[in-house]
Amino acid sequence: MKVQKEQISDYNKKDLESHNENFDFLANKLSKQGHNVSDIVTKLAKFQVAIPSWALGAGGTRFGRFSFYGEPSNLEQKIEDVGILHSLTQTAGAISLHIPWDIPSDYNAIKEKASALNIKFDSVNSNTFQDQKDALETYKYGSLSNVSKAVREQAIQHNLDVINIGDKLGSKSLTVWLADGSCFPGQNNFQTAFQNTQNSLIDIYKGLPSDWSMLIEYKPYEPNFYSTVIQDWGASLMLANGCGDKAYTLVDLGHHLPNSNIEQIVSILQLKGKLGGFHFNDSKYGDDDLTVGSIKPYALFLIFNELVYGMQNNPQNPDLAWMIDASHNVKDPLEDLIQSLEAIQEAYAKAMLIDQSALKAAQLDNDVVKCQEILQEAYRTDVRPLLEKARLNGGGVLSPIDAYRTLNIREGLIKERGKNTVATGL
Ligand SMILES: [Mn+2]
Repeated sequence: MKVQKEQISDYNKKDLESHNENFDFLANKLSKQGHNVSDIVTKLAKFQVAIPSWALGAGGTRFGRFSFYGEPSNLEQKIEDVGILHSLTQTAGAISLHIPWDIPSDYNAIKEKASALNIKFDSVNSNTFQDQKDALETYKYGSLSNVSKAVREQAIQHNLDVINIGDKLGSKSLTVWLADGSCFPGQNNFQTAFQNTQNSLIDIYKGLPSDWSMLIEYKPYEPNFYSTVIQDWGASLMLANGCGDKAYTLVDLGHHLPNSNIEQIVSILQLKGKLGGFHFNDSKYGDDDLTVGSIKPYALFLIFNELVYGMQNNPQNPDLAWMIDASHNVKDPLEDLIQSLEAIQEAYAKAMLIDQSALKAAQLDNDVVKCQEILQEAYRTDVRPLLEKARLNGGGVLSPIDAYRTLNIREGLIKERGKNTVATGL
């Protein structure tokens, strides 16, 4: 299924006039404050977020899973779904694959399909948190950190295979997230587990093509509940430094203990040139995988403040790999992703409105009240007309959720694929 250009331009007609009024009003106001509005709109249009292949079907919990019907059942259909998101929002121009769930059977056909929909292949993800059919060794007690050399070698080889698959598609980075850890005190020797992981990562790092990077993700708990080998940004940074210049830390918003100051982590990693990627989601309690911006939109804005600052002041970092990493239990996955994409763009736009020179001056004066006022002035601005303009310029729709429903996209997918399809990998 593909959204046609005529469908989009027909849909936009009804709201075009009010969009123009709202945009002109806001652009006028922002210009008077000294902002370069067209530059902001251009930056919004350029900001592309990868959709992970596993977020396109209904997720689930250990208690159950409820389908939304018409889910993509193979890689071609997953790319089609991202194509739908991208044609509406103009923000989802990349897909992040998970191996072995998404191994292409015909590389050229997959590349052609993605390129026709303007979709790039972002970072590839390896999977050593579950055993594959016919695997010789088990990851039950860890993968890259395992006490068994044979298990570690199997996990290293899998990561090298993933690099090879990603390379054929045009990906430029490998994301490693480990479930390794322990459930009970005494189960693991922390130092041995860490050292094994470092050595395994170095072996994988040696297999990176010269223009690739390796992104090391961290997580404090789950599925192991006493210790995780790469539990925080410090552990990730040590491992990245132990590998070399092409290894970076990846920050996933959901992978922190409650009330962690994520914006500060982001800031310092950028200062050190070691922030390589970012996974968006939101949470109330832990790794909840909720829609971006649905619980703590101000925290997201503060994170974007640091990201914008870093993008301007820390050229030592690579172009970041942006990805949504969420799971959908009660919402249509595509609607949820649209909401996430909008929340990301909104936070980014607001962060670009922060008057950085006034903020610096207020900081030098130790004017705490003024500092807060400057941040909140930007945060309180309704930037949605800027997002609309960026989408419109790229050929997208003014109101993505409304368009998705008006164009009966889920109904179309169910008609095309049937009710009982299940997205692979979940
Ligand atoms: Mn993640």
